[in-house]
Amino acid sequence: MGERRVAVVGGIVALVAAVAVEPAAAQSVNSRLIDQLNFQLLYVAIPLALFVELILVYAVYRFRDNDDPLPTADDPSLEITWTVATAIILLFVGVAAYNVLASPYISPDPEIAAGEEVPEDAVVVRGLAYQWNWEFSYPEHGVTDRRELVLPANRDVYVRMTSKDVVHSLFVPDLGVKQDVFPGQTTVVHTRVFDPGVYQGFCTELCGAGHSRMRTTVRVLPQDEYRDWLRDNGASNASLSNGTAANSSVGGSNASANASRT
Ligand SMILES: [Cu+2]
Repeated sequence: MGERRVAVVGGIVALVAAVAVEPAAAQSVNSRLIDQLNFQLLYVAIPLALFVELILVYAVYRFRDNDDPLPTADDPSLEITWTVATAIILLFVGVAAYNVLASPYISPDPEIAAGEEVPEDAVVVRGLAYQWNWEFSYPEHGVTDRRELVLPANRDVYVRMTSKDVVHSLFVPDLGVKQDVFPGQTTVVHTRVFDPGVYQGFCTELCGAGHSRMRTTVRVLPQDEYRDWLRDNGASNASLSNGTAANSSVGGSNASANASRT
């Protein structure tokens, strides 16, 4: 019996340890928030699941030859205990989830989509979705019509997006980014990516025959390479030297900027 108990406890400890191992480092503020929430919920869910399963197995074993079952006696204190415990757990889940949902990265201020000024240091990109591709432009630098979304690492980024035709959605799983894009409306993605690299983006609203081909690449560059990239694509030295001062003017027309190129 002693050995069996040791084996069971050892198994549980090993399982919890395996799950409790830190996740791979998150690539953006958004994915870090989401990963942290997932783990907080797992820390609650795993002990609960084990507790319920152990009671179940115990009951099956303990009462396996019971040919004369009796109804359970009332036990008000037990009922109060499990009601209060459940309420506490649900409250924890609600508060933890709300904290993530209320983050300005997960739920950006709608005013910013409407054209409100963004913080001084932030980068603003305009995204245009259409059947079946994406176009990104950098109004403050006069850089337009890029097929891939190029971003600097370790800086706050706002992507203001709209659609030329039907509903699309920008989904970048590794960055914890997912946002629908509507015709005649602007929605915004707010993120900050930690590591330079290439991330795959997908459209996740069924938008017609070419939906499955509607992919995009998010290329994140170190700050200096990002500036070089802007310069190589026609950004003026003036727009690069005054950094983000032109942010307030990005509410203008994306269509006219696109029309002026090729
Ligand atoms: Cu689409």
